[in-house]
Amino acid sequence: MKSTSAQRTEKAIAKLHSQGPMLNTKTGDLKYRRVMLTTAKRPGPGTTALHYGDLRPPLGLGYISTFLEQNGVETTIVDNYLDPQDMAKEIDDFKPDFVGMYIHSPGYYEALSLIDEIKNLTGAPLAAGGPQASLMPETIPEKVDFVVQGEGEYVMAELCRGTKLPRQIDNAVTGRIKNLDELPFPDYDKFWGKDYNWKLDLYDVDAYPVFTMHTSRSCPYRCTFCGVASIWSRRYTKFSAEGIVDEIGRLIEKYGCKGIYFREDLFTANHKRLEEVCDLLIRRNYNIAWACEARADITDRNLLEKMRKSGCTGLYLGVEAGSDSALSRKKKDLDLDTIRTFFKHAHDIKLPTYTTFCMGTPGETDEEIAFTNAFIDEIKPTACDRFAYLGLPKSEDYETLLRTNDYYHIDAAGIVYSERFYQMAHDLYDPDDQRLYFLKQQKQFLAENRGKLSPEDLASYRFPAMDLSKTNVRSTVENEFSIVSGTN
Ligand code: B12
Ligand code: SF4
Repeated sequence: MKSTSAQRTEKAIAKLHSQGPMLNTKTGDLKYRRVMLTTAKRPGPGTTALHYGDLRPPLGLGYISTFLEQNGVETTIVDNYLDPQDMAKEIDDFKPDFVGMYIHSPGYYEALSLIDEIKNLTGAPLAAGGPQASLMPETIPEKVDFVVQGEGEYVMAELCRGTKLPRQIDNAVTGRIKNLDELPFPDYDKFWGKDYNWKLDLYDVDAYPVFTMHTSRSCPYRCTFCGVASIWSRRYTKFSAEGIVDEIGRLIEKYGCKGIYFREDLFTANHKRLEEVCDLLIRRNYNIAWACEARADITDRNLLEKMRKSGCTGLYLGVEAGSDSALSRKKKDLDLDTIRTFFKHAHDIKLPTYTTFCMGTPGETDEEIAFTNAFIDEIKPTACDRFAYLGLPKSEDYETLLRTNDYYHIDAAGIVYSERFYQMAHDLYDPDDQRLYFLKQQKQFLAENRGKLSPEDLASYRFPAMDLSKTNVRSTVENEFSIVSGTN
């Protein structure tokens, strides 16, 4: 049974969506006109068990910003994740009357600090969105005025109009945006000229500048270690091929774009749209390099060749395991033979592949992990990364760890550390890796303080950042993949 407040939320949002995409755009109707959108800074070195990924523009905030601007609201994006800014100065200069923050689970502790800082600097209402707000709204401090689950464009526009909405706004369940083509793509002027990664170095491509695009939301698959469906619901929505390629044309014209990185859950989920994008890129002779996230289920050689011809220079594939038993437990909906066929074609047509393997998920045996290592040698991806499975909210495996009590720690963000994870990380990562440094500090702290500190204090303890100048520990900002084979 849903609580009355949940029912009220659903009703309010259902009403909001039934109004359709046409908002009242007259600025006179706006209650808030100056919105600052921001991110928390990167966790300090040695304070997280995860790596950082490369620095791409925060497109979720880009979407919200552009949508708001189309509706008469002035916006600025302060990306502390890229580069920590002086928030007092930013707020003083821009004078926001509303602030919105993106929060994901790995950046939760830094987000708490930023929330305090913003609340001390301005009386403007503060809304939080992004994966942590969507998955674990109860972890967002009370002083945050609105906690937005799922897509933020319409909700932020309504908040700016002064529409009365409940503090926790759940549109992941009640109203996904059905047709993404009704949204404007993010305005790259907000990011251009800043120190983002404008390259495709992961695939050794020297195209520059490379723009990141996000052209679909959620994923129709159901991998047990992945929380994406819990963030968005499993409903997969997409921009049309025509809309995507038109946007690429604009990026070429305006910025001299030479490449696109489709950095989203699964760009290739819909093979029909994929083929249409390739056809349009070829027909319009755009001559750009592109890469995307994909599944090793593209066994149609003609489609792979068409992708290559249209400029595809790399695929990012979560292969995850090297035995049918592990693939099936992880609900990959893929088998070894399909993956073999895919890699045979990829090698034949010299299409570089970057593969990731998430190891040590609940139930995975040592034998299966040995098969995975052998399989990597067999399929010979261009580059490969092995990750120890960490329980990020709220995948199926995450729920299994909680249900079976199979963990030694759960932190304030809700991240679950299984015993298996600790060992796995030691097996997989370089001894000089910051992630291991963090795990050792964490184990030691827990051993010394369990029983002395309350569970809440144990969960919310923040580890001091390490002084990198005094160690050999490697940075986790770069990609840490290892080259397995040369495809090109
Ligand atoms: C691109 C990307 C990155 C880029 C981020 C670039 C950037 N600056 O944004 C990079 C490479 C840096 C990155 C790094 C990592 N990422 Co990442 N990443 C993504 C990815 C694929 C796409 C993000 C995106 O552009 N989404 C598109 C837009 C439209 O969505 P959005 O950003 O969520 O924003 C929408 C809503 O959330 C909401 N919203 C967002 N902010 C706000 C704010 C307000 C006020 C409101 C109202 C609404 C709102 O409205 C937006 C528009 O509708 C997501 C997958 C995903 N589905 O989101 C994973 C994802 C966010 N990443 C994830 C993870 C785990 C990581 C890493 C830890 C990598 C790793 N080792 O596994 C690191 C984190 C590093 C760290 N320690 O801090 C997880 C986070 C899970 C969680 N519980 O937080 C995700 C969800 C992937 C997954 N499979 O689970 N990532
Ligand atoms: S791991 Fe990839 S394919 Fe699997 S559910 Fe998540 S986004 Fe989809």
